[in-house]
Amino acid sequence: MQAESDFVDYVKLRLEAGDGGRGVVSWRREKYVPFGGPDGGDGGDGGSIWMEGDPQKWTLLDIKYRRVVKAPSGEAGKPRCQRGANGEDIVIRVPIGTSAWEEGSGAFLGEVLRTGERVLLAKGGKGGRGNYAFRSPTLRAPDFAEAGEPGEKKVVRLELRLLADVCMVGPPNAGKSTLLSILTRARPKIAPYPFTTLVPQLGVVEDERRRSFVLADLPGLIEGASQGKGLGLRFLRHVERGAILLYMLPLDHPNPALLLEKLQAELKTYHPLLLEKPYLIALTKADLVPIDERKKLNLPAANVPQFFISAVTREGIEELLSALRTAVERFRGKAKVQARALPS
Ligand SMILES: Nc1nc2c(ncn2[C@@H]2O[C@H](COP(=O)(O)OP(=O)(O)OP(=O)(O)O)[C@@H](O)[C@H]2O)c(=O)[nH]1
Ligand SMILES: [Mg+2]
Repeated sequence: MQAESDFVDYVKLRLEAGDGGRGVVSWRREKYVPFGGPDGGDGGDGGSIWMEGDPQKWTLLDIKYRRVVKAPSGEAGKPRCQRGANGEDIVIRVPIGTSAWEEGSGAFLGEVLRTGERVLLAKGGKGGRGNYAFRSPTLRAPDFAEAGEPGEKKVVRLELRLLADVCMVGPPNAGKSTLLSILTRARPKIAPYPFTTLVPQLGVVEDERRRSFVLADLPGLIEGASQGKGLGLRFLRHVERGAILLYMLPLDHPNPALLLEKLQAELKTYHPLLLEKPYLIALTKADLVPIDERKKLNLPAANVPQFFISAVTREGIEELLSALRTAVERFRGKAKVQARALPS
């Protein structure tokens, strides 16, 4: 899939919406009308800056290098009551799952969750009124006009939370990328050492009936991630919006139940609600443990759905897939954790 540096899920941008154009003071000049009345037109509105959900995007990379985004100002009004042209709006295309906050105040500006959905990031200033607008029976010759309002200027931070249906959470080397490559067309790097995957990878799992769901392969999580060990908790923000977690517990680990507890402890440090998400467990690399020896393993509590799977023998893959589909249908769109800013 994409190279590591292509994946950007956090950017800060300076936004300068357009100023409103000024209204003008002007007087009618007609041949046989010696004292023409006011005819100064209003200024146009300044352009606003929006973000819009684009399903073709999965990273904020191209925005990262823009740094400053400016919308044009409105034109000044003109004589003969003509309004100045509006400054055009600027639309920044972002991946679905992008949220925006204003720096400083921390105000939440909104989140795009659907294709084409727009969120206003910085509002253009309204155009000022020209002197024509101020005429009245008592004021027949107003000799003043309004300046345009300034457009909003602010720094915003955009954060992406991938909208995956299923997020794989596991230690490094658990076989997460391997499972992604079996179930989807994604071709993540797979290797027998930890931290092969450095940024989240997504794949779409499809079946003959063309029902599909999005599976996310997140970088491996180790004990102490909440203190910054390994890749830390940075990528857990993508779990926030996931409907279902799939814990990946490799059977070359001596104690899968304990491993699960450790993973859950790290998730909890990031956000306790992550533990309330529905989850399934895959006991991976099942080919390494013969069936009669599996009883000796310290497995997670029996009431949690768990599947022995193997990429080598394909054991359990179909069963896991069908359980995932059922769970996705049931829980999709019900993620409890709402968008919020990361501590900076
Ligand atoms: N025996 C066996 N090996 C497996 C299985 N699945 C994956 N592996 C191997 O385990 C190693 C790690 O696999 P990856 O899929 O890269 O693991 P990962 O969880 O993505 O690891 P990170 O990206 O480092 O977090 C690779 O050498 C795989 O070939 C399996 O079912 N059985
Ligand atoms: Mg990997």
